Amino acid sequence: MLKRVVMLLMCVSISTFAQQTDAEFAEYVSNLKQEALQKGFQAPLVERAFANLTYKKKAVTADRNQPETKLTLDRYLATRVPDWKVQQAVEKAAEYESLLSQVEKTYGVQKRFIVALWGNESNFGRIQGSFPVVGALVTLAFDGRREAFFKQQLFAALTILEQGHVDFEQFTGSWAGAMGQTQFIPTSFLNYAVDFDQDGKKDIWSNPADVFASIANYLSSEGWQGDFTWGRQVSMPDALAAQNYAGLSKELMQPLSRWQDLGVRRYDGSDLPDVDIKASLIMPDGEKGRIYLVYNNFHTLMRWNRSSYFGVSVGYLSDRIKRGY
Ligand SMILES: [Ca+2]
Repeated sequence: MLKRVVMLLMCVSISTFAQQTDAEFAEYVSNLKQEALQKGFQAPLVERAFANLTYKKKAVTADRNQPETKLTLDRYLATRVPDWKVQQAVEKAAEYESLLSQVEKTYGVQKRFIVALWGNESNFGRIQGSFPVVGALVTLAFDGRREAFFKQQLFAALTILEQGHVDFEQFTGSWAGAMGQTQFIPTSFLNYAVDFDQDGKKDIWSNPADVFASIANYLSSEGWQGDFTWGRQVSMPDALAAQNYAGLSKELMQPLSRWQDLGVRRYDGSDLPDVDIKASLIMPDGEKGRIYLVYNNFHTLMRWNRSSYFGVSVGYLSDRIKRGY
């Protein structure tokens, strides 16, 4: 009996909570609409963008349950860059060779890095996410943990709709509002997306020319150096001591000759390249894990995504594209 009463009370409180959330969400949406109008968005656009908006519980669940990075880098690379992905990357690079060359020439970003980012972000366009962008962003703003950030993304999303780059129905992305084949969040779209085929739309959802150019434009705007690579795996005799030199801060960057003096070698044991360039030593898993020397371009990859695992995985895939397997 007691059990039944408790169950009943729980049901009542859950449904009351749901109703409360619905009411609060509706009020929140209505306030956001007002704010959008005050910002100068036209009423028909605001009505359409916010039409049939529902609380996307899944987006909140996903936001709260982001896996902590307890994977090792070895495991991460194996998961993120499996052999089938390498093979596809090589095939895609060949398929789009002429377009990629054009983009490379325009932005000074090597093709293999464009293809590697494309593969890493969306499996070459196949996995783009199916959350309605506006619905996901409004939900996450309402959820409140990063309200200012998601509101900023929401208004950027409205600007994208206003500029007519994408149909309302096609305006989808990840639970966090990362959109299209490049997985740009709306502010990145406004800063870096490109209409490379000049049809009037920056279409990162379905147009390869716009997708490749947008990736390249992002990297180039963030300081990419097309004459250099990203870095390489190295060895160092005293890995424990190496930790004193490891890190991405500017002060820890050293010329390759200095790293050579410190005993750093290519992973196969041979000397470092005799090039006048500064590099950072990174040890994403500490002294027992892989060690890399990385150049400025790696810092650019870290602007795309702040995870060093991510940066290494893009570099690793790009190397395998270059190698052809
Ligand atoms: Ca276009």
